[in-house]
Amino acid sequence: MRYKNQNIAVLGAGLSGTAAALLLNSEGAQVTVLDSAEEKNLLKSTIDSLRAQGIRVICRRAADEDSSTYQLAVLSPGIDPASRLARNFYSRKIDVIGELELGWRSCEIPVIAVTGTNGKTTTTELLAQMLNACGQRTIACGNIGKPLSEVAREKKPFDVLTVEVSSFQLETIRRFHPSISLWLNFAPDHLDRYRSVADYRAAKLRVFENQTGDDVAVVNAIEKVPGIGARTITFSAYVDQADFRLSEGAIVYRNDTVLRLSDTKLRGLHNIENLMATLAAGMARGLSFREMVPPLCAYEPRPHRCEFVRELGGVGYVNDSKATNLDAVEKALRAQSKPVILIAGGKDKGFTFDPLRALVKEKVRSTILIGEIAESIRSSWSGAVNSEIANSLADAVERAHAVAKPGEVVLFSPGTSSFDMFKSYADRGDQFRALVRALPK
Ligand code: UMA
Repeated sequence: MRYKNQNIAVLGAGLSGTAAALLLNSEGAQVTVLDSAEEKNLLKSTIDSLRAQGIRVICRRAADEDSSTYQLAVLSPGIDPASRLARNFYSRKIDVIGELELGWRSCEIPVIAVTGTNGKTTTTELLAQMLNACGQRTIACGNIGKPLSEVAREKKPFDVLTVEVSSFQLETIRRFHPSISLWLNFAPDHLDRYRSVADYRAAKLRVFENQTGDDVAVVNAIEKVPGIGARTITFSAYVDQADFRLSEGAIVYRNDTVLRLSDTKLRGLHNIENLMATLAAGMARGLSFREMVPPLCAYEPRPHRCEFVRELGGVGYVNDSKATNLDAVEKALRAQSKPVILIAGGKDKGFTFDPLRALVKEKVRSTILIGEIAESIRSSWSGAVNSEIANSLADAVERAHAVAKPGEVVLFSPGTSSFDMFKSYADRGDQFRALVRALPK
């Protein structure tokens, strides 16, 4: 009961904040949850259940200006440390840690941390599914949707935890110490939160910060990752100077063929790297390739990641709503062998779509743009491709249906987050799928 009778503030009443509050409450702390939103905009059932357990909940301005004395504050990942709510704590020199750090401190189970700009969720799931199939009890948690604090409170008998970690979560760690960390790849993202790409990268690199020579770091060989204390295993689908590499349609470890790509249900070089990283992590957990390969081959890709929805009039419709940055759109476009009608756009995250201009010119016949960043994308790609702006996703799907010709593919790969129009990328992808399924034959 390390937090017994301590007065602790939890910032944010979303998934992370609620999990942190319940964990601290179970450890005997006096917990107050502060959230800048209006109470009516928060999930009523969550707030009612927190209050029913004796946890105070304060919203809106009163939250931003709360001047009570706290021994510790726990920050939700979506709350920028520079926000008004967080600054009120930093400026009063109250100790602030993130929810990931809190969960970690309460867990006695080794952690595998998976980070990277893209592929985190797929790799976390692949790894968790594979470990469980090989008899190592684990759960996929963290940024994937189940906060580490929730897992810590539940105290289930896992052998290892498979934790997807985001830069937002890593930004506020102190002692968080994965025994195995995976660095899948890196590309610019989240420039609405960070001042520069270097700041974003620095936040992510903290995944290695507390690792020692007893730990393992699984690192993409084309990344220059500085100062890793852990033993390193490298992988790459693009270069040969790596422990895991691609050769003649198979994943090879040093000189041994491990996995034929035609035996898996995953497609694209990015997914091959996700498989390599998973194999490397399994190896670090003492598993043999013979044990690992069958569950990896059985893995079914998740929705919203280049998910094939239907074919209509010779046109294929693909839902890639999970593409929330340019790197993901690039991967989706490179995976297409037919001319593309691209639906893109969403929230303005502080970067332009200029870097995709040449690839769009090569692969895309027409674009249909949505969301607050639509005009900016149109000007980035002006002269390279014909673009039109739709006033809703339904309008975009109708326009794509009208212009697509047999033998083409309509690819919904937004390239940015969904929050200007939808609850989440999953909500956005579900709506796209429903709209496509409703198109008349
Ligand atoms: N809030 C404030 N003040 C602010 C900003 C937000 O009070 O200045 C409040 C909001 O009103 C809201 C709460 O904070 O009530 C939301 O907190 P949050 O944004 O941290 O969201 P959670 O529900 O706790 O979800 C978080 C992750 N969200 C983000 O990092 C933005 C989820 O990742 C994660 O699944 C969950 O914790 C469990 O660990 C989502 C995500 O988009 C999927 N992650 C980003 C990504 O993958 O790119 C990093």
